[in-house]
Amino acid sequence: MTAPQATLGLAAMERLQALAGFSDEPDRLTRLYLSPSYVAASDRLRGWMEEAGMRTRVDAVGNVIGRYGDATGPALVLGSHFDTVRNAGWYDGNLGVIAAIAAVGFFHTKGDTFPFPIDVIAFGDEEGVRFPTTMTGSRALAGLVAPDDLDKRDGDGVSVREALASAGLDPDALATCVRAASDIAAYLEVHIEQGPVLERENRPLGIVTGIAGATRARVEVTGIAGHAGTVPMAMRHDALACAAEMILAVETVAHEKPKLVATVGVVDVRPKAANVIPGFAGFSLDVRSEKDVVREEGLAAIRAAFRAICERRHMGFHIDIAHSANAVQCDARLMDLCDEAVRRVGVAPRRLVSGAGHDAMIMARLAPVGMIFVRCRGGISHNPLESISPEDADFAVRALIEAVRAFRP
Ligand code: HGY
Ligand code: MN
Ligand code: MN
Repeated sequence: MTAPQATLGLAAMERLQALAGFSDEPDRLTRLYLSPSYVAASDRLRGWMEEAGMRTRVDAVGNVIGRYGDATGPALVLGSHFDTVRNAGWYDGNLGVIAAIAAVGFFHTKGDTFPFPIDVIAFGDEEGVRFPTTMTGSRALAGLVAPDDLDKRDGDGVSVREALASAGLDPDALATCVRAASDIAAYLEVHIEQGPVLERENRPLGIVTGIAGATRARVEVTGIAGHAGTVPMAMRHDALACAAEMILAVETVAHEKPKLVATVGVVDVRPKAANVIPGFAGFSLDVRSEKDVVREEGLAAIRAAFRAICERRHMGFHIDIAHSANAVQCDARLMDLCDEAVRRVGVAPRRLVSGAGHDAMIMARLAPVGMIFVRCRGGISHNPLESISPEDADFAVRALIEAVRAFRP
């Protein structure tokens, strides 16, 4: 089933290893949006795109864009993101970018031309780790980034606007990123599954049917700071203890509601002193479901639980919704195209839903979208143990090549 030498896969793995060297931290992969390592990685990606016969540019929000071919009209867009979470694996997002460049490089080597332009886009800020934003790159193409989004600040108080300028980009040129729907024929993304299904069924590839909807929020709890030694327990307004009970309520709601997942990944406390009762606690809230009604019901149940807990504890809280994206269905014609493409490389098609979010959710505002999933070991992701095999990378690149060859606008 695998090409004799898996040469395309091995070459992709080498590039992924090289790309992993562009990190904000010396001993692990963290490449946050617009960081110096992000900018350096952009340059490397441009070089690889140009080797693959593409004309390249970086748009005003830091997406790296390569165009293959002189055809005019709506483009077939391939891509994924190249920003990462903290202490990331090498493959989330980056595999889709490298696979897209490898597919175009294959066409370039063969001298293949197409009756439509092919764009490869390496998106920025899909993860939304540095700033209270997410999917800024793909949202900019869809015209969904508002100017005040650029005023949002990272943990060091740097705004998106300042970070764009520091990266040599022009935040006032945001409008130049926008692509008209008429300009894009379709969007195809290769991505690791980040789940256990393909591995459990011993399949290298899968075809994504849809992407779960997601709500990302910030919850803040206000209590009264006090002396840890002198305030009687019954008289305390401990913001962290209250937040802890709220966080367990999030877990309980998600356990009790089928097809709902909810996560608290960030907690911060003030004044953060061992001998002071916390007067303030903040935490992130990530709620997802492939069914939007389930996500909405889950959010309502979580809010109700928060209200009950805070009333009993005589505490205040508020929730700021930072991002909300409805579930997205992949295009039926593109799913069939991807089915056929994976068959051509000797893999039996298997359709599955994505619990993870992807730039394809946003690109679906502009064009039909399709995604090919790649098996990852143990389904582990957002973790340095994330891993794929060169053989599966080879299957992915060759399936993408087949999908592009068969695509008709
Ligand atoms: O959070 C997600 O689903 C994606 O990895 N950004
Ligand atoms: Mn991703
Ligand atoms: Mn991710």
